[in-house]
Amino acid sequence: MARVRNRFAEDLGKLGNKLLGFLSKMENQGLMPGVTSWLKVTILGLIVSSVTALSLHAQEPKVLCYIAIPIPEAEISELTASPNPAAGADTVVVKAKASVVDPDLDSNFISSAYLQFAADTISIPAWTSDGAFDEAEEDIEARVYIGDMEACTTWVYLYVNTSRHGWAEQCVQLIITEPDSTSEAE
Ligand SMILES: [Ca+2]
Repeated sequence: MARVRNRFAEDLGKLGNKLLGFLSKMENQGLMPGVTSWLKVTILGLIVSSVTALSLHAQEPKVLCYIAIPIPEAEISELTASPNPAAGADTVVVKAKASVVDPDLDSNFISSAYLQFAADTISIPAWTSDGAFDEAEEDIEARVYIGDMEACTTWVYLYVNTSRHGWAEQCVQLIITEPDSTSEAE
């Protein structure tokens, strides 16, 4: 029974981490700043106390690191989206450089990359310009279809993973505009 409780406490802790990530993402985008802060404090507080209560109940000496902030073992730089503003384009090309923090570490390389729009869970695949995720530094490229999106300002998140389970994320603001704003800009 103690094991089940511990397991549940662990899952709850993980949920708390995910929730924190999601709320922080919303907060970064300035979406409902007051509400997200309140939610963070309230819900996460509840989870912390539940995890603590469950762990105490389990009567097993166990330290739960509830907000484990992982050290990203990769870095993203030069993240761009083009054209931006989109000015009626139906596809935007996202580019970036991704590198592992410790290239001297054995078999440590950028192993995959994908994109997500803010508040969306659909993953858009990204590739390397040389066609293979196999080096400590990779030029990342992705084509994002936006032809079905309304004019708006949104954020595109790039996530990269390393062969040693490290990761990094970074976002770029994308302004989706109607075609006629091109002629104004030119
Ligand atoms: Ca490569």
